[in-house]
Amino acid sequence: MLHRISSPKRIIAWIILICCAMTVNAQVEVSHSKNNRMIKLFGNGESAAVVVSPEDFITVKKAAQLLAGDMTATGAENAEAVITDSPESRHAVIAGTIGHSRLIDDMARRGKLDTNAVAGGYEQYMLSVIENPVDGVEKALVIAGSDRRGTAYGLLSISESIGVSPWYWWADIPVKEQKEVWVGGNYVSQMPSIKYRGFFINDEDWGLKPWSSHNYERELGDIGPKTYARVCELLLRLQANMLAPAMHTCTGAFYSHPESKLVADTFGIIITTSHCEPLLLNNAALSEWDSRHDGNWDYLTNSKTIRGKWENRLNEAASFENIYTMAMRGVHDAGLVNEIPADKKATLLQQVISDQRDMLARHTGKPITEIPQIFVPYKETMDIYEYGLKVPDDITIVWVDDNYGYFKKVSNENERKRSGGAGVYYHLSYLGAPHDYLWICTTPPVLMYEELKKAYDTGADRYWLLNVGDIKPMELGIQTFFEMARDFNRFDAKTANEHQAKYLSSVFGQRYERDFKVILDHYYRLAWSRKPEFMGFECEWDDAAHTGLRDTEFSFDNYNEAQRRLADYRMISDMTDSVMHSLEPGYREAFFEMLAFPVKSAYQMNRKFLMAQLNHELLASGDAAGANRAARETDIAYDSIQTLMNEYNSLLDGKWRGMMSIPTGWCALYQNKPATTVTAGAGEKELDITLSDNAGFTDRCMVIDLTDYEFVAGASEHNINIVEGIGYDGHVIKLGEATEPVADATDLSGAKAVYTLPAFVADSIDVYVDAVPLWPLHDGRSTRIGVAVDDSVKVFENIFKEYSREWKDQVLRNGVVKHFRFAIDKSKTSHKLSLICGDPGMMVQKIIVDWGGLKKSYIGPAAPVKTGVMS
Ligand code: REL
Repeated sequence: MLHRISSPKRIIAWIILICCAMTVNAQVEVSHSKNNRMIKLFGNGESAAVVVSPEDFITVKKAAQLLAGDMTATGAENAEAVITDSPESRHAVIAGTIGHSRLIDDMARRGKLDTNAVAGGYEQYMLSVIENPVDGVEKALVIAGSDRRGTAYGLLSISESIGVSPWYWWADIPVKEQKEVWVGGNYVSQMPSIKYRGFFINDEDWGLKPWSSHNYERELGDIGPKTYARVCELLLRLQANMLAPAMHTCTGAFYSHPESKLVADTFGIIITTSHCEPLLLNNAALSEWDSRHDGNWDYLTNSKTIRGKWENRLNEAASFENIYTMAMRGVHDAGLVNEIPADKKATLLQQVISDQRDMLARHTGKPITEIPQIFVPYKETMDIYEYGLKVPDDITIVWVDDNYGYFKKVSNENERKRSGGAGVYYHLSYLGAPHDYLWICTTPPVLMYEELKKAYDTGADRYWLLNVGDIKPMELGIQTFFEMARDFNRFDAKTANEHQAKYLSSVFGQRYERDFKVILDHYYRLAWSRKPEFMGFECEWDDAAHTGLRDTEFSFDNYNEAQRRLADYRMISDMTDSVMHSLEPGYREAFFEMLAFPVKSAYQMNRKFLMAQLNHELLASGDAAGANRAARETDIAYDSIQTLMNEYNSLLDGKWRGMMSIPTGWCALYQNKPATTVTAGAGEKELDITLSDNAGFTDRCMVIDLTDYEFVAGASEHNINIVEGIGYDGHVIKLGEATEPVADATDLSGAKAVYTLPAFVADSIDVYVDAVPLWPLHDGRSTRIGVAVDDSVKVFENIFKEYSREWKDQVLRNGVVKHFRFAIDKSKTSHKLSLICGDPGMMVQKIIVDWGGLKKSYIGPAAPVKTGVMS
């Protein structure tokens, strides 16, 4: 019996381009002319059938249908996914899941195919060209998968190789028309580094939700199955496997549209939930928990009702592939409501977990240890965990960052032995105290890599969840994260730093790689000292009535600090413009969405605030005409941001209408136009904000060139390296690897980086050491670095409380600075400044030595640029 799935309509206009070939999936070999080692995928009116056995998984059939659609989009005339065990096609792609595909199993039985390399594996596939694989087919590219996702990944790797990006729809990356395509290869994919890999759509109120409900899924008026089909297709194409759906109250709960879970399953996507949705229940949604009827969300007093809700949810959802959030928090992102001490909360949560596990075992009919469950020590839950909550051994502990990209802790020695292992929940976007960042993605890939590495090296390989806000414009961050999750060992700090420029150049042309690197280096570096969303400082999370704006503190007076920031932003904004204008027309939308919009918006946001600051400063100095001009610049920047967002929302005839706005969020002021004063009748004059000649000139103070060190290995055997891609000056010095043993920070004979200082005439010098605000790796570890001038050693140690004022300053500046005073032996002709490795993994991003000349500024004088990264 032959079932045919008609190919999806062509959705992308033909665009003829001769530029770059995709290199992402090197495992599928592609040729545009006859090649005897390959099959002809299509050309001259002929197309290979994409064949799947009828009894195979629906996810595999779906992937076959996607591939046939991609072939059509690429230029095939009669591409079809064919569901049959008796295909008839000269050349074919035959795909199947071992044990679920008669085609594959028969080939294996007849000795045509040896599936041992992936049989019994996890999300793996093998790919080979086989002559006469079955009657009716001369030659086939055969894909055998270990399971439904493995086979689907194999099929979609062909799509990517022939030029259909996983982002073809979400980022409008054009599909290149081809006349003739041959494909082949002999490849066995590895198991993914991370077992469960997905993203969390969060804080969708200002983007995904308005876009979906008023534009893409207007008929439903919500984020529902149509949107989730797109989301899940993206995840599958990115070789991810799980989704935490949107859960804010503006959106109907995921399960309120019953088809959504079916859609996810069709694409083979596992449903997981955020830290505050126990057993798949979104208690923030009235449809799920309405305190008017359901009473308090309190397990002490209302456990029967809560359990009833969970029972209903499991009745509805337990037959699908899910990962369950265990224990419970309060409503939405709040702590437990009952007024009991933390130790009693621990006892209560243990009871909750035990009741939940009984339910799970009952509803799934599986042994509890085989059901994927997570415990997420987020916010107060971490305190309860530390008070002694006993989390059953088979539950995966999902470590969280502090919402600003720094892991609060990772597994210690004992936790590493747990059978449930560990995972991570990491933010690219955040809504909440002490400050939101919801607009654009500015998390440097190197920070993400360094932090994930700590977690991975301590065993967090079970579950990686990325908070991606509205998905757009987070494309680059998402791409990097999933590539790391798929094969973490392919990365190191250098490849992480180069990854996005390389990725963009694989899409837009190799000739731009250098430009992309420069743009991204500056973009991430500038946002490192302050994200665009933080430009509206001062925002107190406990101050309900936000009282106006305070100026930013980048200095126009000292070190050209503000001028340089504006100039750098302007340079990369101009560079993105010139790249955009040189692109083939069909590529401009994708480029705007992925790079130009974030870069240009970040520039305008900085211009808006820095020019308002200049307006105040010039007015105070009596320059009313200059102040008037600065005020006008603020207005222009404000309007430019609106224009950029309008441009975004009107791209491609309004495809993304509603997606882009400035999220007002919970605690942010950057959306406003800062107050400026215009003096009537004073006219305007050109502003002089060019860099003055003394750029970087320092008097009676100096910035150490961090790259100019002598490494002394010492007894502790830690390595010391420069890591590029983070830090105020685009690099940091990293003292050892986080997972190495701790050394004595006061021991001058340990591993150290030594800098040579000149002679001083002063009696003492002040040394400011600015480090990346890392948390101690886990209990029993700290953040110690030895700082020595000649033989005098002092200790840098960052001890802080989350949610304190000092912590807020640290995460908003990505830096923590400590001050040390050292006496100077004036008879010496030079001195040695040493950084000694104490708690390994600590990173120093700036050292300023001051003997009476340091002036006020936001991050201090810039270091000499020597790494060759910045242009
Ligand atoms: O980022 C988080 O994990 C939490 O803050 C979210 O779960 C939550 O929805 C937050 O956006 C709102 O308060």
